Parts: sequence; C-alpha cells; structure tokens
Amino acid sequence: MKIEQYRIDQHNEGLLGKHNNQFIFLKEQLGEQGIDAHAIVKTLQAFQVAIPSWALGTGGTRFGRFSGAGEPGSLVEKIEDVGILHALNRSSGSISLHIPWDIPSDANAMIDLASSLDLKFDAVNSNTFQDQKNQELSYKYGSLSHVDPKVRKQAVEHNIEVIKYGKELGSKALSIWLSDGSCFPGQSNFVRSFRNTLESLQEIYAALPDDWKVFVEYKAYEPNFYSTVIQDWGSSLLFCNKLGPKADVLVDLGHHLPNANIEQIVATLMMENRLAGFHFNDSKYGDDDLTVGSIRPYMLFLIFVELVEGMKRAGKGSDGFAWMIDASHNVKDPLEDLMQSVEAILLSYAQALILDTKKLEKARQNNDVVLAQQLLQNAFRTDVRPLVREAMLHSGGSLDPIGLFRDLKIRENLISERGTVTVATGL
Ligand code: RM4
Ligand code: MN
Ligand code: MN
Repeated sequence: MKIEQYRIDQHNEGLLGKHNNQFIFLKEQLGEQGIDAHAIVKTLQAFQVAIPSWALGTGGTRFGRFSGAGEPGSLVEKIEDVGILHALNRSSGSISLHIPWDIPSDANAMIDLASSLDLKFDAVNSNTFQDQKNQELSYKYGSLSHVDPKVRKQAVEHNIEVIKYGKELGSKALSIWLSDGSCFPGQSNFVRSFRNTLESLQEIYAALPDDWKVFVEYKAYEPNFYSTVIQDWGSSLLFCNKLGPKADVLVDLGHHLPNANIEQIVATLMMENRLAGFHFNDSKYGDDDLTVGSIRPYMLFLIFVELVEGMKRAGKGSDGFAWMIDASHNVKDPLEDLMQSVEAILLSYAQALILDTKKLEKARQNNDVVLAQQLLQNAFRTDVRPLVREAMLHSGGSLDPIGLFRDLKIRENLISERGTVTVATGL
C-alpha cells in the first residue's frame, strides 16, 4: 500500500489554520529569546531515524507473542511499511535489517523498491544470539567469545556474510550486539572471554570495506544474568579502541543498569569522538523496548542536550550518526507506535535546540545552580510540537501522522491485503 501525496495534502489542509496560529505564536515567543524558529525547523527536517525490520511486527515477551493482523510477512512488505511511515512523517527514511531474520534474496529489487519509497538501507545487524535451522554448531554457550574456536569461526563467518548482504544493499555499517556472557559465577573466565571476543572482532573488522564502520553495542544483562562480555560503554569503548578507527560505540537506551546517567555517557563518548549512534527506546525496569519518550522524557531531553552540544563541538550534523529505533511492543499497532517514537525523538531534539546554551554556560561559570536548572526546564517545558509539525509539513509529511493513519484506515487496508493471520520475522 502506498500513500499518495494528495491524501496527505488534503488532510493537512483541514489542520493548517490551527497549526499556523500555533506556529506563529511559538515563533514569536522564541524570537523574543533570539531563537530563529525556521532554522530549528530546518535542523529537524534533516533528522532521519532508521526503522529496524524487526519492529514492524508485534513484539512479544518470553511468555508469548500476540501477533497483530496485517503484519508484514516478507521483506518487501516490511520495506513497504517503512515507506508508509516515511510518507507520513518524512523523518524515517531508512531501514535497518537483521540477518538472518530478513535476508534480501534479490538485492537489486529491494534497492529499487526502497528508492521508490525514498528509503535507504541503514546498518545491517548480525545475530549470533539464536541458533538457526541447519546451523552446525550451537551458540548456547556463546558465539564470538566461545571456548571452542570452531564456534567462534562460525560466528565470525556469519558476521562477514552479513557485511556481504549489507554491501549489496548500500549499507555502510555492521551493528553487533553480542549476547555472550555467563549465567552463573564460575561458568566462564572473564579474561579469556574478552580475549576470544577481541580476536573474533578483529577478524570481522578486517573484513570491513574501507568506507564501513562497525558499531559495538553493549548491554548490562539478558539473556545472560551473571556476566555479559560487552556489558557497558567502558567495555565497548575498550574493544573499539583496540579494534581501530572504524569501530564506534552504540548506545541502546534500555541497556543500562537502573538509574545510570546516560547523558553523561553520551557526553563522554562524544568527547572521545567514539559515539556511533543510538538505539532509541524507553524503559522502566530493564531492556523493556517501550515507545521512545513514554516513560522518561526528561532524560531523553537531557541526552539530546548533550547530543546537540557534541554535534556542535565536532562540527557534525545529525547525519554524522546512526539513529535507530529499537523497540517492540505487545499491545500497540507497531506502525502507530513507531510514529509515536519518531515524534518523541524530534520533540526532544527540538527542546534541546531551543536551549539557551550561552546563558547556561554563564550560569555554570557562576555556580548559579538554580538558573542552570531553570534554563533546562524552561526549554523542556516549552511546547515545541508546532516546530515538529512545521518540519513534517515542509518535508511533505503530515501534520498529524497518526490521525491520518487512522483516517485512511491503513491498518484495515493492510489486513485486507495481507490477511489476519500474519507473523513477521523477528524476536
Ligand atoms: C537486543 C539489542 C539489539 C537488537 C536485539 C533484537 O537487546 O538491543 O540491538 O538487535 O535486541
Ligand atoms: Mn539495540
Ligand atoms: Mn535491546
């Protein structure tokens, strides 16, 4: 199903009067503070966040999965779903594939389909956390860190195969999330596991094309509950430093222990120029993969404050990083949920962009703690939705993506195209 532009324009027409009033009001408010609303709108328009191929079906928990109707049953349908999202919000212009869940059998056809929807292929993800059918050796006790060199070799070869698929699609990065670790004290030797992993990663690194990067993701725990080889940003950075300049640290918001100061981690990684990008989601307890901004929007804003400062310092735009939504959900329509996530990201970005950083720096120099907090909270409490809507409108998207999705009965259409009993590949 493809959304025609006139449908979007028609829907916008009905909302335009109200939107214009709200935008003009905010523009004046910001103007009084010396902020150019149009410049912020442009910066927001340039922000693109990748959609993972595994987030288009209804997610599950280890207790069960309640598949939704009209889920994409093939890679073609997944690309089409991202096309729908991008047409509506013009901010999700790429798709990230997980191999082997989504092996592109005909790369050229996939590229053609994607470009007809104005989409690109983002980082490709390997999977050595599950055993696949017909796989010779098991990953039950690890993959890149395994005590048996034959298992490590198999896992390295898988990653190299993923690079091959990515090359065919025009991806520029391999994303590795390694679940290796141990469930009980004594089960594995920390140093040997680290060294085995490093050696394996070095082999993968050597297979990277010149213009590629490898993103090393960390996660505190799960599926291993005693130790994880790449457990935190420090371990990840250590691996990256040992690997070389093509390796950078990937931050997944849900992969920290409770109350970790993620914004400080981000600031440090950016200072060292080693932040690859983000997997956005939100969480209350662990790696909950909830909708971005649904639980801790202030934290997301504080992270964006650091991102904006870091980008400015490095002289980079948002296209210098890999942004992706890594969320899956049991109780929402995945497409509506992704639209909520994209909007939450843009809202936090907009709030960070209107922060008066000069005044903030001055307050810090004067140890004016109260003013520093006021400045942050003023930005956070400003209703920046008109800026995000204006950005979507200017890029040809909808002023109300979810409203239009419902008005056009997109899910109902997908159900009639695909049927009610469909299960997307993924977790
Ligand atoms: C992991 C991690 C990875 C994602 C898998 C599905 O927890 O976040 O990035 O690929 O889940
Ligand atoms: Mn992730
Ligand atoms: Mn995760």
